[in-house]
Amino acid sequence: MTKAPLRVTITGAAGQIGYALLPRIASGQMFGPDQPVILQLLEIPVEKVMTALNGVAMELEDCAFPLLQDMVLTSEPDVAFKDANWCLLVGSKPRGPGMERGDLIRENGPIFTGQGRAINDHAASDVRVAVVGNPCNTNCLIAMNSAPDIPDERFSAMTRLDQNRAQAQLAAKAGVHTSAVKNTLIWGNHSATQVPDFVHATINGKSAAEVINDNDWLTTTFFETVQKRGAAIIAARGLSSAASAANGLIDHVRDLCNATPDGEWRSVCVKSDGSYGVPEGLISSFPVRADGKGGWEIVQGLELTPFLAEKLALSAAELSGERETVSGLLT
Ligand code: NAX
Repeated sequence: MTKAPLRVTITGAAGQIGYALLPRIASGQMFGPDQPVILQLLEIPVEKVMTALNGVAMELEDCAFPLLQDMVLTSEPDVAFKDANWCLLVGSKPRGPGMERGDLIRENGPIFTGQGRAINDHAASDVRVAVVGNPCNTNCLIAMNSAPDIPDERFSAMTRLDQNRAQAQLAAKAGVHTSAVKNTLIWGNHSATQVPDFVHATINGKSAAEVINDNDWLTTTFFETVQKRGAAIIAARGLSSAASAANGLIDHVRDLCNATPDGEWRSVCVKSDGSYGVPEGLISSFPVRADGKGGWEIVQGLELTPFLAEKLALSAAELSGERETVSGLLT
């Protein structure tokens, strides 16, 4: 029997991540090869941008995807989030010249109060929300707080791209295929303070730290390469990560929809319950296991080395500072 279509809202759909993401959703890579989708595409009410969005929709049409049932193109959040089952909040303003991180947070915060409210009032009763637009952790916190009728556990933000980056770096150093590397993990904020964990990662089932056997490299080169990879892509490409970010989001949603294999976890930014010393209520990256039925839990009992614990405390302090900056937007 044909499944009912899922309504998937993507904000910032005319942006570069949107361009890399939409064909992958429409071809079944996010929700599976038998799951029809309706794409509800939100952009800003600027003629040039809406015309570009129309061009993206024309290309999707020209792909004649069997699973793509319909598209809605709009600049109205209430229309975009109507009956949505998944909301992928990608759109936000980029950091301009001379702008500090705090300015970016203040600029983008209000977008997420409005969208959170619109999701609360118009989305489907089973809606789930994934935030990519930066600063994604704190934007997620704002959207979650603006949607009081939706359970907090339906909100997440993305560090799956960072996890994938860490996995690739460990594989390259060990001279193995990425598939040999498991349980790479990001803790904390999706920012330059993020904490790529090399202690719990494995390579062919053995401790990655033991296989690589180079603590200096792990605590400096590996750590900083992952933390600063976004900036390195901008320096090389002149544009921020898009294909890999879209790929990270495909992985992120699949991670939350499907049961996590035994003995494994995935990096997901979710609401902290105080685990690992991260203050309660912050949206922080943790090791997460999903049950395949919509539920998930933070993996407990991992031991953090003093090095990782210190770095996580710094990242959590940054998240607390961000929460303070947007306190006026939190209801
Ligand atoms: P682009 O500037 O190419 O596209 C963003 C789009 O969002 C634009 O088309 C813009 O018109 C739209 N937009 C802005 N305000 C909006 C609003 N209120 N409602 C709907 N649409 C709105 O950026 P892109 O490269 O696609 O990146 C999008 C976001 O992802 C940025 O905030 C970026 O920093 C963030 N990223 C997050 C990553 C993560 O791992 N969490 C990694 C990649 C990326 O840097």
